[in-house]
Amino acid sequence: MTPSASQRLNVDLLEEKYTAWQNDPASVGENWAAFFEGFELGSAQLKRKAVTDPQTKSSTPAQSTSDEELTIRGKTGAMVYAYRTIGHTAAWINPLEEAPPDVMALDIEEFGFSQEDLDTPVASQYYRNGEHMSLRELRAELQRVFCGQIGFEFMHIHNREVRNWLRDHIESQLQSQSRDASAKEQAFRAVTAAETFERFLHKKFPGEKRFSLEGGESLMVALDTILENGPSLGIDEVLMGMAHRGRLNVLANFLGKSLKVLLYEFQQNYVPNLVAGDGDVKYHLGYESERVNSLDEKVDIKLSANPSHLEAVDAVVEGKARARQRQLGDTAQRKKVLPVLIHGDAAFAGQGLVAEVLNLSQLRGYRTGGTLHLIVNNQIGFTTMPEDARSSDYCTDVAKMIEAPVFHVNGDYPLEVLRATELALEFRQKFGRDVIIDVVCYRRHGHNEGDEPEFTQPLVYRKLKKHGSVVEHYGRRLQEAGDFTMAELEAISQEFESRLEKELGELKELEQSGDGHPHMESTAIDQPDFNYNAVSTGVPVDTLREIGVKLSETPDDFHVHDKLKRRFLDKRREAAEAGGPFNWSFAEALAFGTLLTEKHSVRLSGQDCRRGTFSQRHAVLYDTVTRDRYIALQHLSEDQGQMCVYNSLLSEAAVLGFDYGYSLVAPEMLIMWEAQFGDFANGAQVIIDQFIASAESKWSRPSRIVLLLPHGYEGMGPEHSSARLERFLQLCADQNMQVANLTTPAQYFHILRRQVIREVAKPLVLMTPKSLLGLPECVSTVDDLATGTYFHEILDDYRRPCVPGDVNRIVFCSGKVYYDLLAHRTKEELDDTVIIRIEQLYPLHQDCLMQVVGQYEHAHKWVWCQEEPLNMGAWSYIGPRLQKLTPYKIRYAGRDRASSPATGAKTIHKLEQKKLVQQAFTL
Ligand SMILES: Cc1ncc(C[n+]2csc(CCOP(=O)(O)OP(=O)(O)O)c2C)c(N)n1
Ligand SMILES: [Mg+2]
Repeated sequence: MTPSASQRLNVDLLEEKYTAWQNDPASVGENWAAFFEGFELGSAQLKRKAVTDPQTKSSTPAQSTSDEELTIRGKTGAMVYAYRTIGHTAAWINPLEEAPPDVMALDIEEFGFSQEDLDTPVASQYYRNGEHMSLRELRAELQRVFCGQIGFEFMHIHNREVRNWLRDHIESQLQSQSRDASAKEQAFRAVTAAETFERFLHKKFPGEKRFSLEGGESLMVALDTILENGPSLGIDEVLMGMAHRGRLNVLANFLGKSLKVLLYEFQQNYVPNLVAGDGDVKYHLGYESERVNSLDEKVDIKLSANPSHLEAVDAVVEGKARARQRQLGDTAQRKKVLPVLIHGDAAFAGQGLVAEVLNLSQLRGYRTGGTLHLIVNNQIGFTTMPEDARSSDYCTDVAKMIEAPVFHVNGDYPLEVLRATELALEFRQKFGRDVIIDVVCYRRHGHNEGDEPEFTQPLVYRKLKKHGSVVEHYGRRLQEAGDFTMAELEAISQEFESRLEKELGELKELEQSGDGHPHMESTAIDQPDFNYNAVSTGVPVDTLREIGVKLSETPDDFHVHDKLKRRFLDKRREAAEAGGPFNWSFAEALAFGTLLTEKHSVRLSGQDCRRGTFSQRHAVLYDTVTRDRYIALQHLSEDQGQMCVYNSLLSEAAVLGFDYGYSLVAPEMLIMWEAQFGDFANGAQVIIDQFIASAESKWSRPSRIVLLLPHGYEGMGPEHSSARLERFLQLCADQNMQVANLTTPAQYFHILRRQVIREVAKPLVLMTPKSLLGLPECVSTVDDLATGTYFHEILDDYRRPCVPGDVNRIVFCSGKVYYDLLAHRTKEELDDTVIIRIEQLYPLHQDCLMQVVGQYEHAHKWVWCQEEPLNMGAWSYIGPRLQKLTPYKIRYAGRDRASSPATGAKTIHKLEQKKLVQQAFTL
C-alpha cells in the first residue's frame, strides 16, 4: 500500500529530524530529542529480545540490567516525556474514586528501568537542567507534578513557546505549592459560603428548583481567584456566561446580588418588578456589579442573562466582550476584559455551539484575547452518564481542536482549583488564548431539587451518601495540617448561616410591615415606546457625491483587478457624479459611508461578506500583485467612525450570537450579520428565538442588530430561495423586532440609516435580494436619498396606470416579486390595477396602509401575491390583517402548499412563477 501524502510527509519529517538528532542531539529541540532517546532505547531492546527469544512478539521491553548502548539519559528523557504527555491520565482528579488510576504506561519498566534501578542516579538534560537524583526521587517528583490532584494536558500544543511556558510553570510550581494561612482561609470561606447558601435554601424552601452547586463548590474558589488575581494581571472587567448549575450561588456569593432579593424571589407571593415584557425565571437572570478584592482593587463583573438552551449564551458573551474591548480602547492586547464561560460537562461535550465558539477564539474579527472556561464537571447530565454523553475520555476534548491547555482538577481540593486558576489566568494574559479548567466533582442532589437521582443512578448516589462535602474534606485537611482548629472553621460556617438567617428575618419583617419589597437591582434597559414617526435619514446631495466618489477610488499604487475597475469602480464614479443610478450595493455602501462620516462605526460580519456572496459588495479590494487590502469605507474623512467588515468562520449560530452580543454593548454602531443565503439562518435558530426575538421581553435588553438574509425565488432550488420569512413573522409581537422585504436601493439606504439614528432600538430582519442586485430597473437616484427623504413602510403605486377612482384591483406584495408583477402589468397593459408594496411587514404601519388603500374606493379585488408556497412567506401573517381592512375576501396568488420551499427544476420554477404573477391579475 502506498502511503498517503500526509503519511509521507510525516515519515519524511521524522527521518529528517532523526538524522539531525543523530548528528547533534541539541539541534532538534528537547521533545524530539527525548522521543528519539526513548525510541532508540525501545528498538535496541526489541532487537535484543528478538535475538534471545525469536518467538516472542511482545513489544514489552525485557527487564534489562545494563546496556552499553542505552544511556540512562535516554531512559530518563523518555520517562519525563511520558509523564508530561500522559501523566494526567494517572492524576487523582475524580473525588469519587478511592485511589488514583493505575496507569501501566508510566511504570518504570516501560522505559527500560527495573525495580533494582530505583536507587540508581538518573538525569536528563531535558529535566531540571540535567540535575541528578535517584530514579525513586525522580519518579516521586514526576508523580507529584503530573499525577496529583491536577491533570495537566498541554503537550498537544504545537507552538513550542506556549508549550514550554506551560511546562516550566507547571514544573516550577512544585516548590511554591504551600499557601499562607490567609489564602487557605479565603478558599475555605468561598466553599463554605457556597455550601451554607445551598443548605439554607434547601432547608427553607424544600423542593424549590435552584440547581444546587453542592459537590462543585470549588467553582467559587476559581471565581474568587479571578477577582483576587485579575487586577494585578491587568483585568478590569469580567464578562460571564453560565447555565443553571450554581447560578444563584454565583449571583449571591460572587456577584454580590442582595440576599434579600434572592430570598424574596423564592417566596410564594413573589411578583417580578418588570420594566416591561414578560420576564424570566430567577436562574436565567443577568446581573452586574463592581467587586473589590482583598487588596482594594476593583473589578466590574457582568453576568449575561441566558436562556435554558445550554451553551447558547457563549457566543453572546464573546461578542459583548469584544465590544467592551473596543469601547475601552483595548483592541491591540485585549487584556482588560476577560470572558469567563462556565459550562456543564454534558453540555460542553454535546453542544455544537461550543466547538463553533472555540473556533472564533483566534479569528481576526472575533477574538477576545482568550476565554477562561470553567467546567462544573459533576460527571452527569440530568440522568445521563458520561459513557452515554460523549465518545471522548474527557468532556473537554473538543477544546483540543484549538490547542487550548486543559487543567483537570479534583473538586474536593479547593487549593488545587486555586492553583489551576492562577496558572490559567497568567496563561491567558500572556498568550491571549483560551484555557480550560475542568473541575471534576459530583452532584449532591438530583438534576434539580425535586428529582430523585437514585431512580437512575442508585450506585453513585449510595456512594455519595457516604462522601463528605467539599467543606468537610477540605476542613479536615486544614485541621490535620494544623492550619485551623475545628472551632475556628465552625465559626466561619456559623457566620454565613447567621447572615442568611438575618436577611430572611428582615425580609419577613419587611413583608409583614407592608413596607414593600426589597429593592430590586436590575440590568433592564428602559427605552421609549415604538412609534412610526418618520426618521430623517436623507443626506445632502453634495455629501452623497463626495462619499460616492471616494468609494470609487483606490490609492495610486494599488493594483485593482481590471474587471473590478471597469465594471465596479468606474461605474460607481459615474453614478456618484451623475447623481445615479445607484444600485443596491452602492446604496448600501452609501448608507455605510454616510453613517461613518457621521461618526457611527459599522460592523458587518458573515460568510464571505467582504466581497459579498453575489460579488456585489467588494467592501474590501485586494491588490492583484501583493494581495494588500484596501477598504475605501475606511478612508472617507479624518474623524470618521470605524468600518469593520469580516469574513466569518462557516458557522451561523456562533457568529450571529457573537454579533448580537456585540450589538447589546454597542448600540451606537450599525451591527450587521449576513447569511450567505437566507436559508442558512436556521442554523442560528436558537439565537433568533431565544435572544433576538425575545430578549427584550425576558430581560429588557434591546438590540439594534441587523440580519441580512438573501431571499427570493429565482429557480435556484429548495435551499437558495427562502430565508423562511414566515418564521420571523411568527415570532413578531409587542413590537419586538422589524421584518422587512424591500424593493429599492433607496429604501435599503434609509432603513439601514434609520436603524442607528432612530431612538428606539429594535432588531431588524431584512430579506435581501439576489437577482435585484443586477436588475437595471432596481435602482434609485440621488433624489431618493437626499435631505428630506426617509424610509416608507408602505409604498403606494407611483406608476399608477389610471386615476385612483378607476382602480378595480389592488395587488399587495413585498420584495422582489414586485418587479415581476410590474413587468406583467406593463406587458399586458392591465391599467385598472395598482401594486402596493408592503416594505416593512412588521410592525405593520396600519394607518399608512389604510390611507393608501383609502384612495382606491372602487377596488373590490384585493390580492396578496407572493412567491413562496401558501404555507410559507407572509400570507398567513398578512392575510388576516388585510382582511380586516376590506369587506371583500382577500385572494391569494402564490405557490401551492408545499413541504419544500422551492422546486429543484428551473423550468418548473418558471412555470410556477408565471402562473402566480398571472393569478395576481386574474383571480
Ligand atoms: C440545548 C439544550 N438541550 C437540552 C436541555 C435540557 N437540559 C437542561 S440541563 C441538562 C443537563 C445538563 O448537563 P450538564 O451540562 O452536565 O450540566 P449539569 O446540570 O450537570 O450541571 C439538560 C439536558 C437544555 N437546557 N438545553
Ligand atoms: Mg453535569
